[in-house]
Amino acid sequence: MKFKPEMLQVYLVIGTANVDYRVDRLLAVVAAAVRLGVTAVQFREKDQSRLTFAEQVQLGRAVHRLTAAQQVPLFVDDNFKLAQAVGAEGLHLGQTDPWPALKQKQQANLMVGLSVHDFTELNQSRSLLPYIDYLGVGPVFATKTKSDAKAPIGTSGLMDMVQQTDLPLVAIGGISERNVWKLKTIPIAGVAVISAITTSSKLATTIRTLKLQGGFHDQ
Ligand code: 3NM
Repeated sequence: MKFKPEMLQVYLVIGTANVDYRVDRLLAVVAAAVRLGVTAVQFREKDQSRLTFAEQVQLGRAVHRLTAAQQVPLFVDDNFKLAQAVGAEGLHLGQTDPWPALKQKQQANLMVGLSVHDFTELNQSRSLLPYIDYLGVGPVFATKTKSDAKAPIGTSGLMDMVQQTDLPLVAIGGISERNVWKLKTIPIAGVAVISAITTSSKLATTIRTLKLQGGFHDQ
């Protein structure tokens, strides 16, 4: 699948740790979210995962069946082998994640995103940027979801980052229906959320609100 910035409009990030380790609930949230208009999904198991690699592959494939049915791209966090085993369209990397050899990446034909939190990380990543499709930037607001999240950069910090790169940028961290309006004038491609979607009791409204206000597509 070829990357398009529109894919970043409303980007659901989710792993079992975000749904009380309930696989059935994770699949239900993903199924509803892709049906109601999220434009990308990231499967993020991370270190808190209680699943073996084989179980992650099995669950990742089930997630991929749901996303593929709605032509929504699936990114896998961190793990190149898992992304390949799942048949995902993309890989999302953090600053310390192993960078797959360029040849591997090209053979796998994966879209690639990278998290950057500040200018230092952006500058450290300069040599990788030609191989990156989008940047994830945050946390914009305070978040309880990621225990090791850095200090929030706020809307002004996000604006500064946007001005430092030509890559499409997706904002993450503490973004909700209530505060997403604050991002409306910042030229980002979209918003990435965990709890705004996993805790929503009105998912259609939540996704619509995030989509309308979360990026330059609405201006
Ligand atoms: N990455 P919520 S903040 C997964 O700053 C993640 O890179 C972040 O969860 C970063 O939408 C974050 O519930 C957590 O705040 C986002």
